[in-house]
Amino acid sequence: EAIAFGLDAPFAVEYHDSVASTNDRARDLAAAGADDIAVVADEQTSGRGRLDREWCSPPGGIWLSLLVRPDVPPAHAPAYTLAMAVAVTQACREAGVDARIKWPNDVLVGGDAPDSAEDTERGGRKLCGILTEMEGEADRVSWLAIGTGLNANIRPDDLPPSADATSLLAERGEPVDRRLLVQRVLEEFDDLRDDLRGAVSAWEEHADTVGQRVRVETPSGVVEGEAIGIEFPGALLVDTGEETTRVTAGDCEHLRP
Ligand code: BT5
Repeated sequence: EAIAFGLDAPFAVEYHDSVASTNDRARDLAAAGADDIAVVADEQTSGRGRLDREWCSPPGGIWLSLLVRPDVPPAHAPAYTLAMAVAVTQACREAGVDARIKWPNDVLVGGDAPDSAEDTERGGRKLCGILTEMEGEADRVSWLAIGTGLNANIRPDDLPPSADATSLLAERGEPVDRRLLVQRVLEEFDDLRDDLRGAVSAWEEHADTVGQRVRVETPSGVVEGEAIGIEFPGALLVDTGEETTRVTAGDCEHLRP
């Protein structure tokens, strides 16, 4: 059952000990007409990633879906995902963890030391992933649910073993105050959402991807080259050597020289 989270945050917060998926709960709240509400759970029993992948959501995480109804066209939705990535990254840095963003939706730690045994193919250890879902007409979003999975107080043994994952607990060696973290994420997001172009610029400052050689698996094939920038509302510009390709969706890997 949902209880109030008792936060002084810019959004109402509905807290659950356990829920199937906070994104599903946000969808139900949207159908009931709600707006500007965050659903937070300690545990999810069927957390989802993109493309119906499983999202491992044991107790101790911050599994959060933020329901908003911005007056924007659906094409602008990616900017909200980027804004959330910036908000999470800033809150994690305040908690003492050097988090950076990988296009489009991953918040990672590490990846800058090519010889480190801890390092991974992906270019870092994944701390957070974001899945934004929405409903709307051609010209206007009806609602957006920005689903954010942040491995907060998850013990290393409880992280998905094959997924190059990490948690704030693993990185800091001590737990974080999850209430404070949720509050800071919501405050940062609230600041960013009114200036989406500014949010996309802030994304570029916090991102690792721009300037790297990347390999992106897109729905229409693989794009490889140098990531040279981000374009509102969220396309990655990749210089393939022959042309500049705008990539709007896909899985990105940072390539080492
Ligand atoms: C994502 O998908 O990164 C989006 C994850 C969104 C989760 C949130 S939690 C709140 C809300 N409610 C939901 O049901 N979902 C959202 P993607 O880029 O497709 O990455 C998924 C992949 O990450 C999986 O295939 C695993 O390899 C890996 N993975 C799964 N669980 C993980 C975890 N807890 N930490 C790090 N990596 C994980």
